Amino acid sequence: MCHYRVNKNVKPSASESANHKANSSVSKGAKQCPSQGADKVSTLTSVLFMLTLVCYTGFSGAIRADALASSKASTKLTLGNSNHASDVKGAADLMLRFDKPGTDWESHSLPIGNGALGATVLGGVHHDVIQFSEKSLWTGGPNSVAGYDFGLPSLDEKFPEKIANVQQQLQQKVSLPPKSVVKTLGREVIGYGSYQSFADINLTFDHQLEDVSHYQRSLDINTAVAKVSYQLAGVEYTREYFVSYPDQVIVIKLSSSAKNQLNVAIDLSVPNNRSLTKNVIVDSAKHQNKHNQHQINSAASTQIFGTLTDNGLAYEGQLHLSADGGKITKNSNNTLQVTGANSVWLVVAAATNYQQSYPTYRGKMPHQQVTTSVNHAISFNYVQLKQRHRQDHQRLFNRVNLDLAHQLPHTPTNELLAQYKAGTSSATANRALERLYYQFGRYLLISSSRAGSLPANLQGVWNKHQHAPWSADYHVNINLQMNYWLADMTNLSETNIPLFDFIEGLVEPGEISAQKIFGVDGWVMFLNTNVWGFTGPIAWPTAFWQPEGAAWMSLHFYEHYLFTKDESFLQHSAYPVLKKASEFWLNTLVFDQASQQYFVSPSYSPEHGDFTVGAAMSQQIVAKLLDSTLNAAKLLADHEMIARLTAVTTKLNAGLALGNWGQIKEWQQDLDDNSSSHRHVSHLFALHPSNSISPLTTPELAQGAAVTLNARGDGGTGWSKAWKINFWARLFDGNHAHKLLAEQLKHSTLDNLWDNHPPFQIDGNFGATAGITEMLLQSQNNEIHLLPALPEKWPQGAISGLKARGNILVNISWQAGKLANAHLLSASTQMLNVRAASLNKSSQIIDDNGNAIVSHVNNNVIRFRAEKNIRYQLLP
Ligand code: FUC
Repeated sequence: MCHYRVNKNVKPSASESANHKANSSVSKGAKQCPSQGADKVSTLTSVLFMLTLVCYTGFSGAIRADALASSKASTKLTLGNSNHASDVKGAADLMLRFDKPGTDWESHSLPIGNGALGATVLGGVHHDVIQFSEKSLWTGGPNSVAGYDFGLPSLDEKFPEKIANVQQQLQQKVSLPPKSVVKTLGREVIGYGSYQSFADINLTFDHQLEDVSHYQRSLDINTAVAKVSYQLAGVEYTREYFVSYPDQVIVIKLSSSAKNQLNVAIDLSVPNNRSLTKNVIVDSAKHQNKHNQHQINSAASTQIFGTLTDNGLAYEGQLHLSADGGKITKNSNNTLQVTGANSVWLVVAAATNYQQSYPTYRGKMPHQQVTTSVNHAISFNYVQLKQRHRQDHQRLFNRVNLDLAHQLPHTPTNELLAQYKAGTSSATANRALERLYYQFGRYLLISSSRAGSLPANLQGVWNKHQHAPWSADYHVNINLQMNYWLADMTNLSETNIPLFDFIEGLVEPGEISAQKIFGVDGWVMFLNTNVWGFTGPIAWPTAFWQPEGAAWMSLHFYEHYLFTKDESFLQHSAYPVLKKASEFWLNTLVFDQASQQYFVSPSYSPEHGDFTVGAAMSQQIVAKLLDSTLNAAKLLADHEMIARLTAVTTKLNAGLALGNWGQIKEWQQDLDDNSSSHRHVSHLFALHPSNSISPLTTPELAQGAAVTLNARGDGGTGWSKAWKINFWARLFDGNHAHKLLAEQLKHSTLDNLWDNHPPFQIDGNFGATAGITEMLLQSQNNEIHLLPALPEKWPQGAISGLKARGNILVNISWQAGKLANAHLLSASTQMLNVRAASLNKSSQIIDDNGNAIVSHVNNNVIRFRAEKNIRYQLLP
């Protein structure tokens, strides 16, 4: 297997071709695998092929036009047409807005980011502090002052014997309290570290809040640009902020409507847990911009660099300042001073010498990369940089449009949210907020997960703390998984790349973990991991034992294959990871003679109850893993693995049983407490994200899942509610799914629409966007299910550009709560089964010319042969 290393010194190509970008930014590190690099690119190529169709043939728009040309279609497609109107309207109403500067980082920040860099905009009038982070700036890990062991015990700690001992105790006593097991199997963590703030960009103006009028602060998620504006003494002042992925810089533009009015002091400051050298250089010579001969009067720069005290990780940041008009000087406190300028723009680049390669995790010093990024960025002018950023963002963001027959009032987002909570806003305003929240999830993923950096962590890419909550790490008993549920289905496949790089990079330490902890081959990880290859258990009694973490993460590779059908990805990226994860379980499952079944032991259902053998979640995850690996092994003709897997899967306890109050049992024994409202509902993994419980295929179990969910209630933390949206969607209960969405917005959402666990934790944003998608489209059981969980509150609407498994683009519109029409475009020739409640014998599939295609309808499912890249329309 090739581990793709994120080489922090290779920046994404300036080319706008994402294919090229993936090629250059997913670089090969210690282990060079050129052919596999090509394979990874080929995954993207096929994804991009589809995307190109959307972007350049205007799939959704073209379909609308075509449909209107057909007489049958024209009567049915009025919504398709209004959907077009919403495309236009969409640009204006995808806006978070506030009429005050932010005072609280967590609830007021407007987040902007490019995967590697995440900045937050509070927009203070006198002091504007733009705090930013860079994904790899972490304390802990190798060279940490506390020491670091990757979470791996030494052989002397005799972990395999300890596990055997716990297994034996479980055989005798059936269950063990977590506090006793943690004494045997828990390990104190040293040098785990935390994600860091990189620096603050401090802008100090000669303006005071009380003197200004018409203050506005906004984030346009359609263009990914934040903005502040206000008036003072008849002059309009404007600030714009964005973080460019193509050019790898934070960009800020300050302007005023009158000449020579801008006075601002500019500085970079860093937290106190690192060494700091600061160089401030003023260069007042005239500059010519090489791209358009744009002239700027003066320029200056601030360079900061040093190392983290904890682990010696080197960092460097550079700020480049250009002023049009006025002059730049240096203040006595070593800050830059702009006086009397017409406009000012700043470019900031930042990096570390982190490299994603076990065991040292160090690469090149960041100076060259940062210098190159700044020089490259300032070879463009502001308008060009903004244009390049906007194109890059919209290439991804605009693939999906959601219309809920909404109307976003020109009301500050915090007030809109307050009215939503109080029940005082109109239905159209409520839907506008829900739609904004939906697209905000996609915006956040684009902003926090791009090739060339680390995946989105518990806070995406935004963090201001030295000791972030849960270190802003990667928890894998739900959280990291939830971050990526939306990626393929909302047509953002490329955002998976950092996740796959990261997980591939964990396989090697995870194999050592499997050896040292269990004495077996394969790879394993537990509850949580950091950027330093941590794959061992921690010592938190009710959460530490989660060896299914690796299995669950490996399933993301298989899901990506199901969405894209990219066989090269399956062979070179997914299968090696799946196979080694399965290898671990083939070597550790325990065979019970009495039942003649395989079980996970010890096993623990997150994050409550006792240790037992075979908790439902453990069995369900392992079953799904082995089953998916078996499917992959069959496709790749790995006969040895097929035989080994088959021998076990046929005897593996599936973790799917009903208990005495009709619930899905969380444990093998009937221990479920029907008064528990615990936030983890992990024993419904089989319902979502897996697919072995469904009202269509296992109605009794689906009923059991509903009993379980009703008992747990509609509360929980942010991510818990988000998961429940997905669960209810999978149970085809749109109203209940919508209720959870409303609960999340009312009780687990901060003013800036960030998810509130509490504290701020981004998984709930991503999980909710995935859940809303599941309400409108599902594709998990070899069917494309249209509007499986449409709530009454959304009687009319349309969604375009979603992806179904099988690499199928889907547009859907509905009216009066019923499917109006759908459009499908498959990347390969295949039979499609399309389900919708309203389908009957008169439903039809027509091609672009309005000709009916041979199809068969049975029990609300229409089946037809879709030719590769041909657009079809379903008329219900
Ligand atoms: C899991 C959850 C917690 C929190 C943490 C980051 O352990 O149970 O609620 O989300 O991850």
